[in-house]
Amino acid sequence: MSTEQLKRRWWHNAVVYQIYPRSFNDSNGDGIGDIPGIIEKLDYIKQLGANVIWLSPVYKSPMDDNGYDISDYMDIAPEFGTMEDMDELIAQADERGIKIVMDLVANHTSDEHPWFIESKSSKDNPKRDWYIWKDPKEDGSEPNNWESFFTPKAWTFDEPSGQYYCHLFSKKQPDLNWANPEVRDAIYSMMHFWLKKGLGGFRMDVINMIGKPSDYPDATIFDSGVAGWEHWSNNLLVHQYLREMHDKVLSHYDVLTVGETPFTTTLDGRYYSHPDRNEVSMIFHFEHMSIDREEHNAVRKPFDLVEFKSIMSKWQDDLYQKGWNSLYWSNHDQPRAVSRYGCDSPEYRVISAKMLGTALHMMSGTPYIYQGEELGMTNKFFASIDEYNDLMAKFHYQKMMGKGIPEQDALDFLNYFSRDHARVPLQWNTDTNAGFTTGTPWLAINENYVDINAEQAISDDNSIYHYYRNLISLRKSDEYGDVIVYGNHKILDENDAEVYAYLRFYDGKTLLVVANFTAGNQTRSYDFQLKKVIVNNYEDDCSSIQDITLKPYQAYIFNVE
Ligand code: TEU
Ligand code: CA
Repeated sequence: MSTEQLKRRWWHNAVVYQIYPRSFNDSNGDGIGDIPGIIEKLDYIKQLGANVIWLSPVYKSPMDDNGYDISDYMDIAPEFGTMEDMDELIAQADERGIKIVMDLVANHTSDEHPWFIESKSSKDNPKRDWYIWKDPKEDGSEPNNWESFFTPKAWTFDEPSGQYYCHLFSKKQPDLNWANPEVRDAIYSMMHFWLKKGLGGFRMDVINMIGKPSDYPDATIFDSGVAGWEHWSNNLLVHQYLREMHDKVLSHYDVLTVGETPFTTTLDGRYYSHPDRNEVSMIFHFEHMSIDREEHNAVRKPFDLVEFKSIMSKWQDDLYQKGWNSLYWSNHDQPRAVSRYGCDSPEYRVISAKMLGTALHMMSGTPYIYQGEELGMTNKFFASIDEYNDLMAKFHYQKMMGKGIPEQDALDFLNYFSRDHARVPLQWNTDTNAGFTTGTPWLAINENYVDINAEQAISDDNSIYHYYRNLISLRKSDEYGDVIVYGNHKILDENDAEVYAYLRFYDGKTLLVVANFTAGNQTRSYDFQLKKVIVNNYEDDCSSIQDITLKPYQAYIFNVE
């Protein structure tokens, strides 16, 4: 085994911290986080050890989907700041050795983008073909039966022109027509505009959905996912567009690109991220995100560790030397990791959050930390549908009501899975509003900020924050960096439903990672010689890995031979 086949890239040992600007830090008391607020906290991120920030969208937007509906790609939303603020953020981050990765939302724009306003204005407008317009079927119904993530159908009728436009998300997020070379060129020049400012790269929103088959066929799969996905996700056209994008844009810069790609297998993952295909650096797959729910049907499923391990090791093994993994527990679309995969009771919150960090950060790939994950922030309880902000929560609620699901069950589902859990403002200290704002926060603060906040975490050597710092520094260390970043991977005891154990090995060095996913004691034996305990999320001692009893949510990293 060697890394000879894999050329080393700077983003291989990067650690990315994701910021959702609206919820990070408000500098001017209007209740909305902003770019100057991020600049104030750059040292916090630097001290954590992350060297890349992925910034969710800050572009001009009517905020139907909190910025994932862009009305001007080359301007900043006034609530977030100005272009000068953005330039300042890039410069200040750079001074601290941190690169900024922006969100490229190019599957769709806002319906208030001038391109769409023109496109909609008449059937013979030169921009008509920049979006996807189709005639109704003979009976006047939608051009096909595709569904949308945020509305029942993927099509909205435009009375004046008598045609429908396609939107895989809200009706205020019309899909761009990537088959039109003018569209692609407009996106590419916008990318150059940003990359020339010294960006570290792009996170590409639902990039695997940009290639739509030219005949727009009906969906045939209705039992999983948003109907139509077999046509618009991972269509071969997306690979062609990405290679063109690489050729015309990305090849001119040394950047990190990560494609967000729901409905994606490891084979797709290799197509996207194999270095010789020149598409993207890595992708976010969703397989472990659907392990405990059928999102589309709003049904919760029990978390199964055996299944989880098989998903994660499949990605580790299948992409080894043939692509690159991104590693994540959470993001702005997902519930809080500790509430979902760990245990957020006062007794186990800290220990289980550390266990989750250990299990993920010792894998091969580039780890992503979602703001507040390093503090073990938890889901917030929402008592009624009116307390939610997210359009997806409202859509799912309507859908569940339509199916006759009892209201309490619908609210329970959202209390597990709503995207708003991640969007609750960051908890900085014990001041009013957790130090996030001096005004009224746009989304209510979680009352547990009095115990869970950054100030507390920084002052407590035993905090999750310092534990994450240590995990990050191991990945960057001379001693263990290579084995963590480039080492081979092997799952142990794949049918063990309580403990997750795997090996990483490289150049004669072997790490054994052991994580107890339960609140009970677990005794296991590992057939290796213990050389050193590198990390233990408890303070006890461990002298042998034969008949070792793991305490609730205990996690170890061992150096073994
Ligand atoms: O998310 C795409 C996506 O697939 C989500 O709708 C996902 O299914 C859900 O959020 C939770 O699993 C991206 C962005 O990350 C999201 O914030 C946007 O709303 C969406 O695209 C549209 O741009
Ligand atoms: Ca503000």
